[in-house]
Amino acid sequence: MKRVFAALLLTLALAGLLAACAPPTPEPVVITITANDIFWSQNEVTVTAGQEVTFRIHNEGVLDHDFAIDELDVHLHILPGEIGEVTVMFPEAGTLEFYCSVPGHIDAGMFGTILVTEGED
Ligand SMILES: [Cu+2]
Repeated sequence: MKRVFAALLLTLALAGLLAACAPPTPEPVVITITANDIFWSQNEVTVTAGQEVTFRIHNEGVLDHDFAIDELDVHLHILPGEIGEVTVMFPEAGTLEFYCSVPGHIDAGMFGTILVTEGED
């Protein structure tokens, strides 16, 4: 019985140690961006590496729009009046670009920057 108790204590201690060593997981976040004719409501977003990020894209224009992030193979087509949603995770810190891939829209300014910051450790 004593041995079982000791083993249980050891297991708990190890679990505590592992939890203390693992980097904290950043809270999931929802980023809402509006697509309009022909611009994004914002051209810069900041997220954390390892964070679950949901992009919720409202198309409030009368034209079709896309939300694309090449590095993550994200290509979301959103019809006028619709809301598109995609959840991704950025594995590492860095700067990426998002844009609308409908011909002519990137030239009109439908691109932006995603700044991925380091998670805290
Ligand atoms: Cu567009």
